[in-house]
Amino acid sequence: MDDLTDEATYQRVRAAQWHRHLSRRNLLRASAGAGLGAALLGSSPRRAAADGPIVKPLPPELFTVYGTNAETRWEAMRGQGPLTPVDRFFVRNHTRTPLIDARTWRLRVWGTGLRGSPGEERPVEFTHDDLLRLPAEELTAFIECTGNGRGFYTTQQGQTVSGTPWRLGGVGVARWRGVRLATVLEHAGLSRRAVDLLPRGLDDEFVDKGANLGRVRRPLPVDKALKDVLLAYEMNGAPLPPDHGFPVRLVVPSWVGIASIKWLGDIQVADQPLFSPWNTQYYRLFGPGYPAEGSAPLTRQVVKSAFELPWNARLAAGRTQVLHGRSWSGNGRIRHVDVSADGGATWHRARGRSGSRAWLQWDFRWRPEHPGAYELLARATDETGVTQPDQAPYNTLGYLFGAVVRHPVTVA
Ligand SMILES: Nc1nc2c(c(=O)[nH]1)N[C@H]1C(S)=C(S)[C@@H](COP(=O)(O)O)O[C@H]1N2
Ligand SMILES: [Mo]
Repeated sequence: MDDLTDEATYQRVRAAQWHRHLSRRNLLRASAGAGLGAALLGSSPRRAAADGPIVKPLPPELFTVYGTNAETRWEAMRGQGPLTPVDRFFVRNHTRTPLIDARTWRLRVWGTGLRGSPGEERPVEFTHDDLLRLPAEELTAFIECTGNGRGFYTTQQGQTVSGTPWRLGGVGVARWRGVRLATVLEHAGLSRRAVDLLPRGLDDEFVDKGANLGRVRRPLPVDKALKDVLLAYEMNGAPLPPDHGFPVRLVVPSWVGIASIKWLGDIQVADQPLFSPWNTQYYRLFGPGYPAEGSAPLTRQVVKSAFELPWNARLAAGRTQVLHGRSWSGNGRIRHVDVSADGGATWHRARGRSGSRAWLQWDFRWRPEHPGAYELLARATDETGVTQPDQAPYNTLGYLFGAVVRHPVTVA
């Protein structure tokens, strides 16, 4: 049995599975041309795992799966270093992971925000090799779904929200390597008049309640694009895996996950503001207290904390436990973390351990004397002075749940 928790092994195994999958697909495509496709498909109604919305294995001890999405189980982070290994990094797909051939792939950069005669759309193309030849940079950053923690609006605050009811596993930290978006834009001839970019994915068009919204794409202001955005082709020292955007994805540090477009196909550069469903009808705050068109498009993630424990973990009474956890914020580094084991009556400072810039790893010694049900709370404060509140401001789509989460454990 291959040890899929070892990243090198994982990559090798996946590469082999992927090639088998590709040749099977080509076979199907070729036979479809000869009118045999339906017969072949009909004779094998069972789809291989790699034909589901997510390519990588999703063992239940590492993930909770919701349709096309899978969240990391926080107990699977126990004992891990500062990075989330690919085998347990959450996946958020609007449709399904496309399998893209890097040899024929191109990135097209086009639009009125490039230099050229006024009004002329001058597409500039980059091959995968072109990008590999440009100066490379590395960056450690989290990617977090805007809806991470959404389930707690309901379970903790009694509110009705729509969307995937994630707990806290819709976040992961990776070491990304690639070329700065600024470098690519410079090569494409960025005009001083450019204001917005529209990066777009090559995955299938997204259909929501019968409406085809087209390919996943979300406007990105040019100042953020030039500041710290990466076109990543490696994740944790290996080629970007299919589920995380192969061959190239955006990594937009600190911002809502939707900004980090996977399977990048083209980037429109415009001399005027751009709109898509992903910065108008989604990824804004809606509900009481917000204008009908919603808040401004969401940018930074909020402060959050999670224990590296199973939900409803069982702990031994009369023994000192070392509880581990991580905290992170879209505003910058975490300054300190406080933990409460008595429902928030008393708080004690957790011990910060080394972490990456992207999140702080901490631990906390706790000796529960009496058997019973407890709730563990962790509350972080970031370098801008923002502390996690008791309540997250309600919004109908359940975004940005930053309140302190009450993690149930049983002491026996
Ligand atoms: N092309 C494309 N990019 C995408 C998405 C998608 O469905 N299609 N999902 C977005 C969302 S909502 C999130 S939270 C992150 C998830 O990244 P991951 O699956 O690598 O964890 O990718 C973003 N980029
Ligand atoms: Mo997301």
